[in-house]
Amino acid sequence: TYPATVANSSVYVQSAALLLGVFLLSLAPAARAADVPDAARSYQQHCAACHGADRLGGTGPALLPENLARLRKEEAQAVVRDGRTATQMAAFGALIPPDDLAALVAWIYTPVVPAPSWSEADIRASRIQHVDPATLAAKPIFSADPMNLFLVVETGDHHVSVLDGDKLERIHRFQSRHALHGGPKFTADGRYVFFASRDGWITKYDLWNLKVVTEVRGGINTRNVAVSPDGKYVAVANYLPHTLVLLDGDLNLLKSIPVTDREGKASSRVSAVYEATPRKSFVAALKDVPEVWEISFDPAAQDIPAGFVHDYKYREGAFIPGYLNPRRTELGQVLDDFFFTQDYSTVLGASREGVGQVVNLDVRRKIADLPLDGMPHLGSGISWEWRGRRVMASTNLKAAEVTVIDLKDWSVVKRIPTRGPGFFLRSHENSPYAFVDSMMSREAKNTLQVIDKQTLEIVKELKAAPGQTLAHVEFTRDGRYALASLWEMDGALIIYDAQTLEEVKRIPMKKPVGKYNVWNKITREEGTSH
Ligand code: DHE
Repeated sequence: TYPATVANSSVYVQSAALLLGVFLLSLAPAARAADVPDAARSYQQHCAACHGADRLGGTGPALLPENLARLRKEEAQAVVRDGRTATQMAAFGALIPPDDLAALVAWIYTPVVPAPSWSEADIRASRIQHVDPATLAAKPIFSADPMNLFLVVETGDHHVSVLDGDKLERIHRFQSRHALHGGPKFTADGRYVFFASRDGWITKYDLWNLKVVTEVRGGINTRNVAVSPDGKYVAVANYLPHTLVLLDGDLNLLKSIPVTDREGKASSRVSAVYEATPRKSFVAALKDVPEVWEISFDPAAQDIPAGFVHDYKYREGAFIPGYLNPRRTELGQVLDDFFFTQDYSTVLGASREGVGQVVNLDVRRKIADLPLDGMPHLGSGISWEWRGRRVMASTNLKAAEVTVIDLKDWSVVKRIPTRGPGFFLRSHENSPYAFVDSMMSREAKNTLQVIDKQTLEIVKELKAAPGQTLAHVEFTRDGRYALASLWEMDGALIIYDAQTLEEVKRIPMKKPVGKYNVWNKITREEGTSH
């Protein structure tokens, strides 16, 4: 409407606009004061819904100079104009004229005043105790098998459904925080589950009582949460601030660790944190610093010789307590997303640019390169036995393939061509099949492909209507049924017989995203994400 408005105005207004244009050009390329109100208005109109009115983040990342440090302004302009692969970032090129778009991008690189922070005091003050734990029943209040429950995250209206995995029926539905992301994490007894929302809220939910117990805001922009099997330790990975937050099982703050390189010079976002049960530790991938961190939650963990670990904060003393302090594995390249081998000794990781590395957590160094292309999504990798050896497979967010890797020599066994780049891969040890989506492809996002895990061939395609999205599978505890998301506002959970691959049932849902089976998660089933 902008050009039309100018065309319909009086000659006087046109001349004034021309003069103003000349004046503004004379100010370029410095930040043009006259643009600031427009940029701020444009931000509120186009960006605030996802990135937060205060730019502190929401479903989208926080748009602050600290967050954007590694992104050149030209690239940021391209992202706003064209959207971003593998995210919900839409293209705004058709809505915002080029000059306004440049001003908007320049504006998001200016600091928010006063600077946003999320201190230990903020974390403590945000904690909400929803129910008195003493009032909660010590056994499930329902008859369904508590070990075969499913949680389904419905982002359409920010709810979570709880399903009976035997009857494949919903037993409960509750409101969640806005934009949950990443898998919820269960305690080993299956009673408690912890959710993380993109804007930092951690929710502790009692599955036996079907109640939210406690919540705390661990950060401004958060990636995911991890929990120790006994439920005593919780770790939160943050993009903003650059912290890794450790909480106790009641979501009281233990410590907020500033995430920096060993010299304390460069700080980093935390891409994700995972729990490594056999190691009694959390392992974190850092986005901006080429290090992997391991934090023991074992109170008996050996102290670390300070010189060996190079932790700047604790150099004064001879030893750093091993418990709840990071051990660093320093690398040549950033490792942004990774897959654990079944014994948790090794991670297979990749940077967003696709540089693949194998890192051994015991010797704490890179032990091999991974021959990967595109943007492998190793976090959603699965593994199985193939011709007497163990392989892992991963989707790729940029390339239309599933890459199968030999876990002994790290060689690529096969690249299985798919309909399009995909997000999630799932199987079960009782199933001969793995399911992969092509979510990143406009044409094929309605197609799930079924891979025979022995022939490594696609054996079937399951399709939703054109234009719809069909993705993210999870199996029942016994591997008999595979549940997929028809990822639409008026969507559904589609349940397939995992042997015949025929549809057996649909449960209506509001944009169902991820689904998680209690048993498969707590036993670290080989066919599901950890
Ligand atoms: Fe995710 C898990 C990173 C975008 C849905 N996603 C994860 C995990 C990471 C990750 C590191 C593992 C954490 C865990 O489970 O504890 N995701 C990223 C990104 O970097 C990326 C590409 C960009 C971003 O916006 O952050 C991204 N993810 C998305 C989406 O756009 C998805 C499809 C929709 C959404 O709701 O945000 C999405 N991510 C998911 C889901 C899982 C997940 C459903 C859990 C998968 C599982 O089965 O465990």
